[in-house]
This record gives sequence, C-alpha cells and structure tokens, in this order.
Amino acid sequence: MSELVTLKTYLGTWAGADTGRTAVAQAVTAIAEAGVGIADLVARGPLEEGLASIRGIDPNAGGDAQKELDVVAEERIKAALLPTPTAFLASEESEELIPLNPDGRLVIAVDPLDGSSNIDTNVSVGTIYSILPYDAAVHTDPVSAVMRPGVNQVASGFLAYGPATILVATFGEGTQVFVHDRQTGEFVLARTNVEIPAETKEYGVNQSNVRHWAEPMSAYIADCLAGKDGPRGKDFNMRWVGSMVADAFRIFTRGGVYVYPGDKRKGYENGRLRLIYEANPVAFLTEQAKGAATDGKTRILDIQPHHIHQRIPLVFGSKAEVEKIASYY
Ligand code: AFP
Repeated sequence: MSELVTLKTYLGTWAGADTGRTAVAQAVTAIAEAGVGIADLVARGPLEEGLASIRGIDPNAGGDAQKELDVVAEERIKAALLPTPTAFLASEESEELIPLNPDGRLVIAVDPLDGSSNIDTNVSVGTIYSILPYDAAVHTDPVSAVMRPGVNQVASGFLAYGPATILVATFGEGTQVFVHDRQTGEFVLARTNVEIPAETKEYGVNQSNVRHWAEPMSAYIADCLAGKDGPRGKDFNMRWVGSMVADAFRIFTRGGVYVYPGDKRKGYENGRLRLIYEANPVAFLTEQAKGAATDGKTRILDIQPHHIHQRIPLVFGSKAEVEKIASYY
C-alpha cells in the first residue's frame, strides 16, 4: 500500500524553501486545526446547547442573523491565524477588516461557518477560506488588498463538518481532498487532482424561490424538469442541502451544478452568496478541478469586487452544464 500523505507532508513538499508558499502553508495548517475544533463542537450536536441560538440582536455584516457557532467559529479561526504571517482577515461575521499580524504577507477572507441554518439539524456545515498575497508597501489601503478579482488568490478551500471532516483545498496546482483521520489527528490526502465531470444530470437550487426568478433561470430549470422528452433530452435529478460546502463536495465527487441566481426578493437582487469569501474560493477550487464558475454569464474569478461583503449570483460545477446555463442568459 502506498504511503499515506498527510496535509503536513503535502504542504512541506509544495512549499519547499519558498517563503511565500511557507506562509500559505502555515495559514492553511492553522485553519485546518481550527476546523478540527469546530468539527468537534458540531459533532456534539444537541449536547452542545445553544450553538444554533441567535447571538445578540444585530445581524452580521451581510444582514443575516448571527448564530452562536458563527461567532465561536470566527473567534477560533482568528486565534489560530494570529501567530501566522496573516496581516488582515475579512470575515462574514465582522463588518470591518480584522488586523492580525502587522508583518503579515497574506490577507485571508473567511466564511467561518457556512450553512448556519443547518447547525441544529445534524446536517453538514463548514468553513470557507480564500488567501491572497499582501504587500503593505503596495496595498497602502488594506481593503484594496482584499478587493482584488479572484484570479489573485494563491490558495483557497473549504472544510465540511459532516460524517467525515473533509478539507478540499487548492494551491493553484489542482484540487486535493484531505480527510481528517480521528485516530491519528492528521488530515490525510484521499483524492489528488480531482476532476469534475463536464456533463451532468444533477442540479442543486432552492426551487422554492422559482416565483422570484428572472426568465432565463426559470427557463433553464423548466427544461431540466421536462426531462428526456423535453429540449434537454435527458432526465435530471435535484439535490439541495442548504450548506454550500455539502453541495460543493457532492459536485467535486460526482459532478453537478450549484445555482443561486439573483432574484426579485429584496436583498437578493445579486443572489445570496458573498463574492470574496464564498464564490471566489469555490470558483478557484472548481476551475482547478476542470469545472467552471460564473455569475450566470461572467467568470467569477474575473469579477472586480466593490465591497468586501457584496453578494453575487453563483453557478458552479460541471463545465458543459455551466456553459449551458450561460446560453439561457
Ligand atoms: P448560511 O450560512 O447563512 O446558512 O447560508 C448558507 C448559504 O450561503 C449556502 O451555504 C447555501 O447553499 C445557501 O446559503 C442556502 O440558501 P437558502 O437558505 O436560501 O436555500
């Protein structure tokens, strides 16, 4: 049996003596370790009273109610990143950038707890991160360092806290899947250079919003629902977990598309997902796995952000299906 590759050894080989890569390796290791602690909390379920309770009265930066675990997860990630060469942290749970290490050479954006509506339902939730290089001499305004198109990412990933604790990560050389081995405490490389099948018969969307959708989106789903006797000539299946990390891992495993369009509801004109700490990191992972990611039409990684908490319509997954969806717009 070939020797098991741990996250530590993988990162050691990838970074070598490159100080920039070493900084990224330290940050990803810290986020993974914080993730194990969050996974342990989640795994206690109802024994850990109050994780799903609303924290305070003020919503988070994106206007969503803040759950206890949202805040705990942010605190743990912040503490884990403090000793690493990270200058600033952008987080879904904080309005402003969080300064960390003045000599840092990275800026990191995180969704500390993705899928918080599922916290108390024993369904997978997760943590999403995006890493960009930072140079204080160049980025005199730190916010501008975070507000660069996704193509500037040097690494991204997500942890999914489900039956297994999974880390899906890219460093710009393909997308890798690591699984947390509870016996050894290590993340072990389980799948290398994942490839998302280009074709699929499976889509993920919150179909309860269909009456709010614009015509192109309604037409696409209607054609899928028409099945093999319809214009698509094949039957489609639908899956929607309500935690993007869980839907994403399914897509990295067997293909499919995830769709969260903009719609007519107040505040959802640009969809629900945030560009900088949800769409960009997942788009980088998807493209590195031979998939595609758009806002329906435009490549996510080319989009110039204008606010650290901005929302963006999001379509990602099997390349041919993402292109098919674009043809409806
Ligand atoms: P929360 O973290 O606020 O629960 O949002 C989760 C999410 O951003 C993404 O993970 C889900 O795919 C999507 O929203 C679920 O949205 P709906 O609740 O509208 O289905």
